[in-house]
Amino acid sequence: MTKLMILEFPDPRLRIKAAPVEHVDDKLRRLIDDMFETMYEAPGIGLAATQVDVHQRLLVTDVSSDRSAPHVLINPIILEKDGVAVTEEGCLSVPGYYEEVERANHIRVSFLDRDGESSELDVEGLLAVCIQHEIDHLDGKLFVDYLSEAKRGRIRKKLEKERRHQASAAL
Ligand code: GNR
Ligand code: NI
Repeated sequence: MTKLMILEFPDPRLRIKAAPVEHVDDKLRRLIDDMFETMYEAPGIGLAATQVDVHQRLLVTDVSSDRSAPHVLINPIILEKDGVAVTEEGCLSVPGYYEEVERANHIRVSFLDRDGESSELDVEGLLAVCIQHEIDHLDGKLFVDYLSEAKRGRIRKKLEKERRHQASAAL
């Protein structure tokens, strides 16, 4: 298994719209295993393929505290949304920043599982919020896009400055 590099805002590759997965094969299953390892290691409760520079419609999530509820969603489609949930969101691609975002509290989603079989989930609360956050990644969207332009700009500047310091410290 391999821990993958996670792209960070404002990397333009986070804006690429992912294409549907065509074949659910062993190569894809290896990517899924690496994405779980990367997510658990981070640690995070979700990871979209876009964040590891793979532009295919695939996400993993586990919102449990003991890694007991892994889900893989390939080519996810939200069928129904209802209710409102306001959650303090974070993102492995926007490290260190947490802001409230409003999303649906309950969703029904269809997808292919790791065997390529069609499946559906009916979920609410944090898992529903996380799946919406990950599907946004697949569409090139980040949680900071829901904030004001001023707030997003401040976050971008601070992350760029931090990265410049990291780059010079590494020399
Ligand atoms: O680890 C994560 N926590 C989180 C908290 C609230 C709402 C969404 C998330 S997803 C995030 C991991 C991540 O960046 N996934 O794309
Ligand atoms: Ni994220």
